[in-house]
Amino acid sequence: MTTIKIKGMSCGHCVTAVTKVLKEVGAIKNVSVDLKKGEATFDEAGPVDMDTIRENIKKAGYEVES
Ligand SMILES: [Cu+2]
Repeated sequence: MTTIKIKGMSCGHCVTAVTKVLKEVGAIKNVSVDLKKGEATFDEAGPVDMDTIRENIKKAGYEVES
């Protein structure tokens, strides 16, 4: 399981948006976004490109903290 920190989420809509972004990146399963912690966890079903995740989350209006 992989956990990433995401900055900028403030409500359920943000959780939905971030979840959608992660699900659209290939090879990601079991996405779970925790609003209070500002974290997203997921399982990698294959090679996952973290740069793509970072970019797509940024496009959605949030930021991945490294
Ligand atoms: Cu929101």
